[in-house]
Amino acid sequence: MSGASSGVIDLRSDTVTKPTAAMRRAMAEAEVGDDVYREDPTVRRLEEEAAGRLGKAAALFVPSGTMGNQVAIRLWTRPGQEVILEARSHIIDYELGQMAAFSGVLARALPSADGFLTPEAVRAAIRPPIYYVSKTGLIALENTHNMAGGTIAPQQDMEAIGALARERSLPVHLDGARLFNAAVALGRSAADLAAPCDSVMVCLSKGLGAPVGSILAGPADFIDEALVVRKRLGGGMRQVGILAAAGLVALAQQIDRLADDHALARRLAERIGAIPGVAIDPARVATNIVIFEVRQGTSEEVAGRWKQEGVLCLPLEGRRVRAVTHYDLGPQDIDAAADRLRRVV
Ligand code: TLP
Repeated sequence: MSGASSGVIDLRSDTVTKPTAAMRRAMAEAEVGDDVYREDPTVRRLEEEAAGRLGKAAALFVPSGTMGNQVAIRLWTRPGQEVILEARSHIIDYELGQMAAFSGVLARALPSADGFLTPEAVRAAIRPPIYYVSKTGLIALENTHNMAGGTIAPQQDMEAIGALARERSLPVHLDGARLFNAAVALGRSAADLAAPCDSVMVCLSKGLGAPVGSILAGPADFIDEALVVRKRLGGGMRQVGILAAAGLVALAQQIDRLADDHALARRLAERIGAIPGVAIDPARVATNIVIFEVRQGTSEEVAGRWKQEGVLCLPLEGRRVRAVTHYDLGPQDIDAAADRLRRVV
């Protein structure tokens, strides 16, 4: 456990996870080739495996979740169109305006309580088919929703939005960076959860622990074009089977254990929820992300003091603080983090 051994308890993100011993072995032994020529057999195996798990015809290995999302936006839209998204989506808040810079599209950002759009809200946001108003080009959803606190989308609403989109001939993209967390928490397959969406991006490098990489999956012709856009963005990689090998181990060995991360997150929420000066409803913690509010001071101040006690977190806007659980942590780290928070708030 790197958290315990280094003395620092790192709750900033599940992206801090280091590759497992099995991943490092698979990486050392990976059969590789030049993937720009599509000659890397390990990459091709990962793409096939991922497409199957996500229930899509084809998949592409991309260097990051951001690239996966942005390639999808580029392919589904035309410049000047609008993308309907939830207002705190990663695509809006953490992808540096790339949807505007690269695809020339505008965000139609809809606020929500828990990160999810209702079918009614989406229906109302689709622009009318009048030539002098901008057109809706895409609906982009996020599951689990990061900044709402790892919340899981109600599948019924996802399905209703998918049906609405088909009725209006609109594509739906799913930012499923942590879709496997939702799948494990619900006891359903990721393919089921992604079924209402035309394309889906999932990250291998978050709770699944691979060192690098994400998957973009969708229809075969979409993935053929995604290959071109990935290359255009500088994402054509060569003997990248070294990384894909870790991704294959992530899919084979790391999905079911996400349940442990969820249990740790609930434990953290319960313990910090008992601290006067901290506001959180532990019952809302469904996966591995814990977002709480401090009643005094700013999130930056609390993060600074918690850090002095050896705990790292992500300060958000105002008084909101994010802590994410992952496999480098155990229950003793969680209890220690909560005890130290009690000292600093
Ligand atoms: N999220 C990171 C930070 O960028 C905030 C984190 O620590 O949670 N979609 C979602 C929902 C994400 O949470 C992230 C990363 C991405 C996309 C982008 O993935 P990368 O970092 O691989 O580009």
